[in-house]
Amino acid sequence: MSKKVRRLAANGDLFVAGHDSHDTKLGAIARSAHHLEAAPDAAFALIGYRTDEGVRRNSGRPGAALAPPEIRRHLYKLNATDARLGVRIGEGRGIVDLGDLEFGPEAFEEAKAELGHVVARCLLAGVVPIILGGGHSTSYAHFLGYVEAGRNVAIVNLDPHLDVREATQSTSGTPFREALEHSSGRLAGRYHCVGAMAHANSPAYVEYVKYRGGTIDWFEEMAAGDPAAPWRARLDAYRVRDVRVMVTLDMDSVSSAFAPGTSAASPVGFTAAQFLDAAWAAGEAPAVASLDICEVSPPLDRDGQTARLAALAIHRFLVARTRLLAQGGGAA
Ligand SMILES: [Mn+2]
Repeated sequence: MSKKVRRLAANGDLFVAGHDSHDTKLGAIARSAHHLEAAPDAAFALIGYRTDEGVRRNSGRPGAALAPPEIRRHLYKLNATDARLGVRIGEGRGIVDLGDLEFGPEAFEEAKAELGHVVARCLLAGVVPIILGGGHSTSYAHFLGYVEAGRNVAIVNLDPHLDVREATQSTSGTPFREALEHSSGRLAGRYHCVGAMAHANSPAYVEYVKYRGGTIDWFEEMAAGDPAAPWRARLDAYRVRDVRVMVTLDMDSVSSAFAPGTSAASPVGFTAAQFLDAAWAAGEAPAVASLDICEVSPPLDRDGQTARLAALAIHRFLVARTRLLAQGGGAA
């Protein structure tokens, strides 16, 4: 690993059993490790990506670099078992926590390759990587993992913004253009943005996405502003074995009433419950091979509300995917 990109282990205090033996928290079943090889049986791998340089370059409000440890802190306090369904997350295979990638603006490009390496190793090992962003530039680094692993991929993005800006430099507004234009052709136009807002995108970029073969499901056309139907349809469109789906959840897609701590907060958007449903659906969709959550900004948050919502979404994903694995499904 480059000296400019450091790997910080997650805070060890999070991985402890609680005082009540009848109440096991997620932190007690997660294991901290530097390499995936240290936990060969893991079903899930957590990796944080501490950057908001892309947000800064895109004139957004910085702070997302501080999100991974905040989301993790809330996540590990949640229960290891879904009490309603009786599903124990990981079902004996567990979660490995690979810590966070930390780097300065000078290593913005190098760090993408580093995250790509981690994601690729997970994909090749049949482990589902869960990436804690970071601004939305995280998703391009996430995509690079599929390139390195030699896997064809579709991107399903819950986001009010298309994030396909044409720019002289990589920002949080460019990741999906970078992926669409990557020389590997691994994405091949399979870009699906769900929840795009009419006032927040330029017609030129709408045309661009369509020209490339992608799709847009508009927020304004969703019944009661609920993304469930188009979201599930996009996730389930890839039943073929040679295309895996990477899901990215932009916290900006949630109304600021529920998620005030984001880089581009908006009073209109999905409810917290709709956001959690989207995470659940991603866990349930067999073609989905990885997940990221981006744009949580702790300095702009209110009492940890947004970081906690991100943690709950990951928990929903973990439960749904564990249940799918128990039934013999899930991307490999
Ligand atoms: Mn975005």
